Amino acid sequence: MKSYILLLFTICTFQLYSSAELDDSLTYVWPLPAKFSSGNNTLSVDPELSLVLGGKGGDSSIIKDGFDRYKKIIFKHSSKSYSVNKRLVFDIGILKIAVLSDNDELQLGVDESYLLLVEKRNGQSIIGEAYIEANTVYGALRGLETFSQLCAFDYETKAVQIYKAPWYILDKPRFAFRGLLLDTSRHYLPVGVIKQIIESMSYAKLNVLHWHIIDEESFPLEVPSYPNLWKGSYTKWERYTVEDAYEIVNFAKMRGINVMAEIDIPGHAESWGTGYPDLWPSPSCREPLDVAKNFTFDVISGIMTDLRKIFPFGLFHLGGDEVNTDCWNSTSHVKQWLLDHNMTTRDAYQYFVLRAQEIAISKGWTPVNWEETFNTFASNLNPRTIVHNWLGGGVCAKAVAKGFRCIFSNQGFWYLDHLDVPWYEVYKAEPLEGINDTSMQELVLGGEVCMWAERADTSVVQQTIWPRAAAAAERLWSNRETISSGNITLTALPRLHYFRCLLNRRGVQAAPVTNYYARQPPS
Ligand code: CP6
Repeated sequence: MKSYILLLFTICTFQLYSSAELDDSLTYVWPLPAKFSSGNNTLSVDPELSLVLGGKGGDSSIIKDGFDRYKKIIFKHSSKSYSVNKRLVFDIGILKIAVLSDNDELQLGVDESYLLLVEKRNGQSIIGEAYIEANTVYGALRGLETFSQLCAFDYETKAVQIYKAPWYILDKPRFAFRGLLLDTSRHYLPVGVIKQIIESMSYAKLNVLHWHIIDEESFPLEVPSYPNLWKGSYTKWERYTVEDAYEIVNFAKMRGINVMAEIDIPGHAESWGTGYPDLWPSPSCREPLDVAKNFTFDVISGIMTDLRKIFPFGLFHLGGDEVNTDCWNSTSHVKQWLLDHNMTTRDAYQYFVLRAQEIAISKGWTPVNWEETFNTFASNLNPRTIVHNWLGGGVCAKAVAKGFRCIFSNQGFWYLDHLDVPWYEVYKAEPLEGINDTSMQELVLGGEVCMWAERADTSVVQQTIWPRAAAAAERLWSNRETISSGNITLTALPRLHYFRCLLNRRGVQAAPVTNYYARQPPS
């Protein structure tokens, strides 16, 4: 185990730079905070760092657990013998956290802002302090993450140091929705792996896990109302119980991350019919789901009733992408139903999506749909629909012009399974491209990187997500002008290298930043 950790350190080097020193003019916090200033002092941090809580919301297990997690991260590499080195007094011995509100409901748009001060106490005081102030516990968690990134174990003094103090950081996200899609249908991901991914998301301040649970290949989730559905899993071991799902949602909440579940309908749903073959129009037409039967909508409604109890997040993803309705037309009872209802297959696709939206809305959810629904029948979509971009046609500009909200996931940049997209293409992708009106810009909720799993499973998932998901995370968190100006090879790349190494030190198997065919943006 020890040599393994040593190996991590040795392979994690700054390949592009001959010097091991950091560029002092850069700020090695990822994503870059909104406002900050630094100085030129080095402060030591006490391995016995203690937490002092204040404010109405200070007495929260979310903060206490968060502090304990970060303390382990910060002092991971300082063993007991290091902590009893010559130093008796450390510059920073206390972390004070004040949370102003005691409301810990986690929803889209929750206040994630925080203030972080790290300065050496003047005067006679023995113990110095760092201070985090936030409106919510989730802002405080973001502040803890930033604080942990300022800390570095220094091998000369064998102490955890904060360089370039004093620090004054006033930070908040640019976008409310900063997501990562996980696909657990093409390959099953064990619960522990999903948790590791959630934990790593919190390091990059991502805040929505889009759980694409089910697709045509497998149906791994337990649905108590229709207990045969998960017979569509690959094996009886590759499944998620209701308890597993609760556990994932709670684990994410403790890290300020919402879980947005997706039930992709009516396409991408073949696996539903393993347990209930009536959901297939016919044995030779297994998707889209049978639009002609009420049973189909009973099942959809039952799934949503069960999932509503598990997923408190206000957004629910209904898919609606890549629906090929050809075989509806060649299935006699569906064809008859279309005739009886005077519908084309396109009408029936719209009917299906709108009926599913009504069910979701009746459960108190805001529906999210992939962009084909907007592209095919925009004017009939429920106006509360959030349009989820993935194709290359700039649908967000069109959607917000019609008053819809939008999430950016352009497949040319933010599909992580496209291994040939280099970090800087991910980094430069701009959700507000071509949207100049401020009131329309506000309808773009943010964006999401997508980890489709046809060709990726547990063995490679973390190194496929990282470090490129971090490039998107900074795009979604940090000031647009600041991160778009200048030469990103000089301003962003060294910082992303540093963050990648930080992920490795924390046990996340992030790939080298420039392990792609193109190592540098073209000049
Ligand atoms: N699965 C589902 C997929 C994709 C989509 N939906 C997808 C399509 C094209 C590419 C990558 C992924 N695998 N359900 C599209 C939203 Cl290139």
